[in-house]
Amino acid sequence: MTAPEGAAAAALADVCLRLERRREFRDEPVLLDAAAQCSEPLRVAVVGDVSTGKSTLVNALLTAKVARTRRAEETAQVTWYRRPDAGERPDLGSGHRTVPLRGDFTALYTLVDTPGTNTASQWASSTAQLLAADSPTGGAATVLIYLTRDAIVWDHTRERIGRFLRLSGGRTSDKGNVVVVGTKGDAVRGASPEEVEAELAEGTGLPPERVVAVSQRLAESARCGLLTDRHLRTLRAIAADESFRALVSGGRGLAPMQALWEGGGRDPADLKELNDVLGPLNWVGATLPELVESSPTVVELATGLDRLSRVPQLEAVLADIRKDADLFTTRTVVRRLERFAAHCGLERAATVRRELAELRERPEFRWLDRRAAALVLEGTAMSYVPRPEREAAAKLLRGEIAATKRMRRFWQDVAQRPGRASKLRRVAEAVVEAAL
Ligand SMILES: Nc1nc2c(ncn2[C@@H]2O[C@H](COP(=O)(O)OP(=O)(O)OP(=O)(O)O)[C@@H](O)[C@H]2O)c(=O)[nH]1
Ligand SMILES: [Mg+2]
Repeated sequence: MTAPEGAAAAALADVCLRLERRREFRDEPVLLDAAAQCSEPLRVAVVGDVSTGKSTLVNALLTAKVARTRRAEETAQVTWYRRPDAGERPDLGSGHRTVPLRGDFTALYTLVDTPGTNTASQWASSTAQLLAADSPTGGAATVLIYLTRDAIVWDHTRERIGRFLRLSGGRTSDKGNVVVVGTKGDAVRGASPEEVEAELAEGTGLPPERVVAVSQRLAESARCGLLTDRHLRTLRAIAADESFRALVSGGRGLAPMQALWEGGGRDPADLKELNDVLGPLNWVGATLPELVESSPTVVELATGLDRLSRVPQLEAVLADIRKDADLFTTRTVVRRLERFAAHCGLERAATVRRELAELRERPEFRWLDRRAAALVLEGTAMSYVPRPEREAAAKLLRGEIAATKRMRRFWQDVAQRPGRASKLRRVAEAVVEAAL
């Protein structure tokens, strides 16, 4: 039993629109937006405290400097970057705006930049509502990229991620649609990207494969055409000077570098300009000689800096999430409709629930339950089950291989053994059902 990718979301979009055509639901923004969520590319929201580099990361992903970035609090509205042909979307109020944008990224994702969260300004409330169960826009995003600095996991970080998972989580709660990003890696002192990632995975309880440390400004500069020959010349001069390289690797900030630079009779504007575009060069420090060596022109420099930024790693994680876009979107929108039903009066609630109950019986939906179970088996959550068994079962659940007698016996045994965690039992039951 398999269903084509997107079939469940398409069926759910039909349900939303069918409901919206009824007199009692006419022009209901939640239904219209839920239908849009099912039909357009996967919705990914970038959320985090003020000045964690959200807009800079958005520019890097979109490969265009479309979002304004600044040291002080900057983004004032939830901004939806969508491909122009993604269809109508309802007006979500003055806290939101839409920017139509054609490009490789918007062909696959709708990207949502948001105002920073840890602020008293009213801007933050539009972001808070995206994570709030009692808001019409709660659950309007399907995937969360949560940004945090200096490998620190605050209580509010955990709390917001938990909220998002509750808005969008499935029965098996695999946490597959949340990515935690350690930001401004170039400004972190004395910790490698891998160490930052390990700390963030531990602190947030997310699977390690959903945690990435990046330096988004390197990627923004490299991808948005901000690098010039002057930057390359300055980098070459730094790389050629041993004491300068030591300062860069030491991550001591701009002032001592400036003194050394000017001491050599060089133009202070060169270094300032480099710093404006690339920031402190901590990440680049150790590899600077190789970087400039392999960069005869700005084009190669951009390629090298992009690799160092690790934003490509983040894109790989997003591509992995997209494989289960149908599951994540459907799960999030079903939850959204359930919450909508809970607040719209008995009669209207009964209509919504009836439609959802019918939908759940459809083969496209039964198939999604299996994919959810496969996702859990592919993650690290059940590492106490031997890996070959987990891998084979995940493939079976995804319809890629047929069941063997041995597999059936193994998972029947797991499902029936008393005292099993309910999550494991549910997954085991899904495997047994698929193996029949
Ligand atoms: N060192 C360093 N600075 C960065 C990086 N990314 C962004 N910044 C700087 O951090 C400041 C804030 O960046 P933004 O992208 O505007 O941050 P934001 O999270 O969108 O901020 P708000 O919209 O105000 O919440 C700017 O001065 C950026 O240049 C990075 O990777 N490294
Ligand atoms: Mg911003």
